[in-house]
Amino acid sequence: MSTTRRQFSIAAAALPLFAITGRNAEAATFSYKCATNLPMTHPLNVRIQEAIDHISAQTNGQLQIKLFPNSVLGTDPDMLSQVRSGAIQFFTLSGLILSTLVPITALSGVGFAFKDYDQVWAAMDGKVGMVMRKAIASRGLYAMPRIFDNGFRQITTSDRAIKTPDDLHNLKIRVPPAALWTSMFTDFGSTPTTISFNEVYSALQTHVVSAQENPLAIIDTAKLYEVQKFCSLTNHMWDGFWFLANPAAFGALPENVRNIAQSAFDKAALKQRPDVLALNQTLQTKLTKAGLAFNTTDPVAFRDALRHAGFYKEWRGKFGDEAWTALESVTGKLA
Ligand code: X2X
Repeated sequence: MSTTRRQFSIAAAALPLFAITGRNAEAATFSYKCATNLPMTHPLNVRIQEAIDHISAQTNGQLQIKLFPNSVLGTDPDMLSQVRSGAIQFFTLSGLILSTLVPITALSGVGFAFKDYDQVWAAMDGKVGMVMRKAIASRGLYAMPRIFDNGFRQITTSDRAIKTPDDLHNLKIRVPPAALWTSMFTDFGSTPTTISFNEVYSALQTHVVSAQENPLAIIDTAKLYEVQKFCSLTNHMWDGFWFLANPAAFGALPENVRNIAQSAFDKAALKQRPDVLALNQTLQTKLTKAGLAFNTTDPVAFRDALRHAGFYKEWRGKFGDEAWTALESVTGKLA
């Protein structure tokens, strides 16, 4: 799908002057920054770096992008501010954390909504994703069509296996900075604490919190297994990373360069998804050897606990019937 100038009329109110004439833009070279919050070894960064190299080659060096992984440019809220201002031009961000600016993007994180990846991609590459991308554009950012995978999230702790919802009572658990995360674990009777991802390892190591929740690929690449003892396979939420662009910066690129970049980043996302799936299917053996004690759980008991706490009713009210119905068209009835 080509990215036409009209598409940017939504998100980029005023394109820089040279972009309008087009003549200067064809000759200009562009040095852009891309930020992520994950270690360089995570498939998100591996595939983005591949795309960056491809873009440089395909544009004969006209678009050079430097990757800043691992939150080196700040916390997620810091980097969201930076991509909004144009201080950086690209940033990958969880839809739940993005929901502080674009509330609807938390819809994909509703607890136990997606049962498998067929449902995830039917939603995110379908109507739910389209509605979210339009909402993101209306708030002054551009999201590439294909969302990257973070994965189904699991709970790790330093002091207990989570086998039933009761095991979550009074659990001091770290959650990312987003209302839905806090809401879910509060409804489980836990004590959620918002901590930016770049501080999670130290917060666990110093026992500021005793638990966190993330997909296995992150538990591995961020070495969280070094400071945790138990890993309970709850699959309590799916999460992804939107590849966000500052509209003015992206719109300032010549159209052919823009199309090469968007195509490369979308292909990177489609390659990264099976990378994460493979990791999440194979990492349990590696992490068990590293000392994590694994257990499985019954999702029905956890969903019932959320339902009884009023979680689904509350969030249906926040998202509205249209969005909720769009989600349930993929997941089936949730509440
Ligand atoms: O902060 C987290 O836990 C992470 C890395 O999974 C997100 O970006 C949501």
